[in-house]
Amino acid sequence: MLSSFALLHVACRGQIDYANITNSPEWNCIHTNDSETMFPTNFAWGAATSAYQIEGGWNVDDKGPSIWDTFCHEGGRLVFEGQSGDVTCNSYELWEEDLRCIRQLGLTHYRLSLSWSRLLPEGITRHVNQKGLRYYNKVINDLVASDVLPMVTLYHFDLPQALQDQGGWKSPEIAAIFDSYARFCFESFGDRVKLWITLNEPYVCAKLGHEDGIFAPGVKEPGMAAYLVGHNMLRGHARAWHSYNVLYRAKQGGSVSLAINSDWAEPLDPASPDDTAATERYLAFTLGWFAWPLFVTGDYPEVMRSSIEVRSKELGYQEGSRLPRFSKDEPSLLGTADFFALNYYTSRRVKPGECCPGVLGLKSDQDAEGVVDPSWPVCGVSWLAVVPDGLRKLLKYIKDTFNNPAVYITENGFSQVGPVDMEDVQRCGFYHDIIQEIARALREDGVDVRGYFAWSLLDNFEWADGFSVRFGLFHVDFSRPERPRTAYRSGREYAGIISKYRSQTMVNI
Ligand code: PNW
Repeated sequence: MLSSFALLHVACRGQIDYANITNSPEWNCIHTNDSETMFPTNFAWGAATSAYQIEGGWNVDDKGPSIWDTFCHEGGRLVFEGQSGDVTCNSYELWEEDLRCIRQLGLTHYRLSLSWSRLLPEGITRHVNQKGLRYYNKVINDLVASDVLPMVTLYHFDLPQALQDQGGWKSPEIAAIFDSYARFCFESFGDRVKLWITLNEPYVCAKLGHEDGIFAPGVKEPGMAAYLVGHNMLRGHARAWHSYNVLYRAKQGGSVSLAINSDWAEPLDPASPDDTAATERYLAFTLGWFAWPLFVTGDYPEVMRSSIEVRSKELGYQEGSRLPRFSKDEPSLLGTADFFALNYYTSRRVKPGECCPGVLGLKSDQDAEGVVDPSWPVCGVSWLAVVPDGLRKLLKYIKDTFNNPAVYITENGFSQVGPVDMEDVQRCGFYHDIIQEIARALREDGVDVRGYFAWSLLDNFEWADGFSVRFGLFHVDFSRPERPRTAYRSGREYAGIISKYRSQTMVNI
């Protein structure tokens, strides 16, 4: 085992008290060298973006509109200051600037998403936008020529509006339509792309898009639509995975998965059986919702089904009418992930929910309330409590629960709000800590972590928060037409971390 790893002596910081440094610009990245860190020789060092968040060019060259175009233009100002991704980083025109950033960081991998409605303006393969195809071919070719491996997400929240007009993810037909889009992408790019993510964060699409209505398409149907959307997303994913498996795997040799977001969760009071049971429900309704069907049973977690059934009975719904059942006549879900793709941002301590019985909604079904431990600093956005060791615990949980899968951390990051701070020392500290936690997961817990993708390469359009929240390793000046990119201090430090680990790795092969 050890021989396949490189031994690294790295800068290791002890526990950081982020809470005390929040307003301290003097605070600096302090490194001690009391730890040996190992990474597998071919560990993926990456950064991630998504199409709608960076590309702009929303209506150029035959691109069709997506639900995010509609949501921003007509969503009744649900987005911060009425902003939109119309131009954002303008990566559609400035891709070569992004490539420069990628090379500057020394990334081995870059995760991007394809805009479905840029490739297929109406969402279906009858009409292909050749200029969109040319754009992504150039991106992928440039990456490969720069020795950077692309990880490509087919769907990152931006459904073609033409498909939304036919019911979107609530419609059962969407699964087959997604499959034909996926096949088109495998056929077009699969000779060069070996890592595929079908769907990004189905939980967020379902919950924020169809329960809370705060993300596109802005549907608010609590306790109903989210389960249907999640179900159809899983059906679409399974079809696409089976298509790859049957039609492309032998000749292209890639891997396909689904990116699942989850907090780490632990009981508020570890001695309380109620808090422990609530924690189980909390994880079942986030991670479990999408991971159980793929990795454990081919169906939703039992506790998720039973919780929904209890509420359904109270409310007079028939069995199975809110959380659908998978049909035996369709391709099975079980085994349709070649690796575990995890988006991790934060952690919660959990107690039973305060939401009363008799209320229709996901929160009421879940009956679990996540709270932020007062010792955890919150960075930028209110939901993002910074808990690096939560990632290690979640990785161990994934190893134990899902039979030790290969894991890519496909997103993780630290946000900044308010005045731009190019010397973002807190984010530097965060990246050092999180990478230490991954090293511990590898070395001490034996988790098969294959790679890490920082969110995000660039400051970009942060959905409902617009440009007010910045996750980039590179700052983007949105006030200037050239959208200049400048490395934050955290970008330079991440480049330093990568180069140190990669060079150690090469020496020790
Ligand atoms: C992820 N929440 O989404 C997405 O994959 C990215 O596109 C996004 O920029 C990133 O996280 C940072 O937010 C999330 O409200 C969006 O809990 C919202 C939430 C979580 C994740």
